[in-house]
Amino acid sequence: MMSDLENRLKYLRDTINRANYLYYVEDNPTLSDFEYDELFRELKKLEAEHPLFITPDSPTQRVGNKIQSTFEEVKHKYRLYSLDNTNNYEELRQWYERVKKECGQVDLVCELKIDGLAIALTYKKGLFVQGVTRGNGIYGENITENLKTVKAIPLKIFKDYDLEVRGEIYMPKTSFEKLNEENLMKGEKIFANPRNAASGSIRQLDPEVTAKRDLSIFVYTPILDGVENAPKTHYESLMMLKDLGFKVNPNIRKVADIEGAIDFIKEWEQKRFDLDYATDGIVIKVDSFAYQNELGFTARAPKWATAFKFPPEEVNTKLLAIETSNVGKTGAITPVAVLEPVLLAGSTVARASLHNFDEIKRLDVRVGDTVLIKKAAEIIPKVIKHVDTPEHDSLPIYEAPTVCPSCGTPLVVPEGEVNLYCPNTFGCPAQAKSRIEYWVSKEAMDIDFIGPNVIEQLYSKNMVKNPADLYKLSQQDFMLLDLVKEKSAYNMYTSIQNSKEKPLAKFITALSIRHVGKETADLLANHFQSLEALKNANVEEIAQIDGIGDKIANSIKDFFSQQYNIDMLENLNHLGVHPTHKVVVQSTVLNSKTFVLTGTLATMGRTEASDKIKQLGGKTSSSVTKKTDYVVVGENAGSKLTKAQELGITILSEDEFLKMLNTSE
Ligand code: 0OX
Repeated sequence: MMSDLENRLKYLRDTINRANYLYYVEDNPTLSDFEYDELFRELKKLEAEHPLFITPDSPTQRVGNKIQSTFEEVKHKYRLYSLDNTNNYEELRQWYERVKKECGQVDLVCELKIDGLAIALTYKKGLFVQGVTRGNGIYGENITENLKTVKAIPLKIFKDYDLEVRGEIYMPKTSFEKLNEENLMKGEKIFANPRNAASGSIRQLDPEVTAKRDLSIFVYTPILDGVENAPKTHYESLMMLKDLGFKVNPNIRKVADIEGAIDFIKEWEQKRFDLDYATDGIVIKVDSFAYQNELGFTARAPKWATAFKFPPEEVNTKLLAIETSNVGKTGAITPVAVLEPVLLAGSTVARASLHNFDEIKRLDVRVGDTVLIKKAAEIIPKVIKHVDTPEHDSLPIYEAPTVCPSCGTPLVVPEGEVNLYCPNTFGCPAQAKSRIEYWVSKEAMDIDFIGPNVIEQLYSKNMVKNPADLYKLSQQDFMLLDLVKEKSAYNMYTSIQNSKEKPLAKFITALSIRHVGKETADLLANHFQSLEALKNANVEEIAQIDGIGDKIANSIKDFFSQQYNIDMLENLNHLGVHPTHKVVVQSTVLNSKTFVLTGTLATMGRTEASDKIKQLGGKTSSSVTKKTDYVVVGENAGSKLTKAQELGITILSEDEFLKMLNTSE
């Protein structure tokens, strides 16, 4: 008979473990933080009073306090093989032909290849007893204490099996970014990617540090020796793992042949970027264990499995030069890395972003270095770090330029900023052209038919030196440009004339005031309602607006205090450029509601949809979390829809979304 105390302890352990399971494995929280903390506190108190009753599956045992000096080396009971891989479909087909020769046409299981750290977990009588890194596949490191802190790893499974399972430890992309942001602030180590962050976190000698990192796991293989009525196929074994309480990736599919697997690969090639964890390929496995045994292993890898590797999103290459000739619309000089061309995520890359000179200093990137470059969701690849090569130390430390590459004016670093700026605004040819290019862009005055080539000609022929000059041009003037005939001259002229009464927010955006983008321009237009009022406002009044601080306010005041700008605005006014302002009444319906858009909408683009949501007081986000209020689903919606369904978030069809917008306006 169990005493009341034992019963209570068991109840507390089970309730907390179940809450952990629902939260970390099923992504479906049931207890509030408050309820969880209350139960945890009570359990800790009772265990402190009665330490003999502490069991290995108690959630209090997750926070290890044993600091180690090194990790013990452990021989794996069963070897962890490697996985053959390819990056082309032909080799996949050849692999399947070899399988077919041995076993005939067989079912395959496709899984996402998680880009994390492979580990093996051992359970004895259903209890987690040991966790070891893959190491070289034969020996690994004992990281049991650290793995106990990973809440998605069950300390006790739902059956009292003796079992070994393999899986991949990973850090969610959002947690990785957050960790790097925090580490940057604290001057601590920045990780190059989520994989390194996961590996660095799980191999901490102090488990308390690991416990603070957001790590998770996907489990993909059980060793079934000693399991009664063991499943006969890989797919069933994954289902069994799930039923035992393990976190198994939901994006798996059984297919009838290699063409089915290729379809799965094609489907995930883009969709994988919507996931909050990094994947680097697709693993394809023969489903039947009998056929797996028949096929066996080569010296290093199973013949019954292979991987299709997506083109790398990260690769090393040589930094040939740092180009600084790019002067942006605000005068910011942006350094660009000139690289030895390499294949990255399916395309050849010869240039990458280095953000700013502070970043070059922080990364200690030197011309001649081998650098790691990365392509993530954004289109322009970026330099992540220099690789520690023997040459690095002998290369000269990079010195940032001191004068503008276009006009020779000494560069400045505004207080509290990291960018170098050319202060010569319209006096700097490169900056003037960037400002005019931005003026005509979609985001600003939305003037069609005037591209960089036309602007270059207008500038070099001294016809246009600033945006106001555009409005002085006649149709004939355009015909002085190379290759411009009557029709396009007419188009250019009309497009400029038609921009004279654009909304005030667009006009403010078009001015290229430092730190004033589209969103700030919206705030300013709504607050001041006219250019005159904005021009005459003092710093305090501007800084009072919600969402605008001192830095922006000072930059605005600075812009309106320069004689050149005052004259240009006067000219624009005389030339008939009169921005308009309609008062937008903020709806309360979408107020503070968070939307995630997924798939393709038939009636509008993503930017338009997201602009509309924002206009009505809502917010948009790129990933579905518990905080999401609505997920708007278009054609070919991917994993975000699944995630929304899992979390029970309200899903809106395009029609429902449009109705919501219409009733909110
Ligand atoms: C992964 C992953 C890795 C089984 C046979 C050799 C490799 N990174 O997601 N490995 C395997 O399978 C083993 N499956 C995976 N999903």
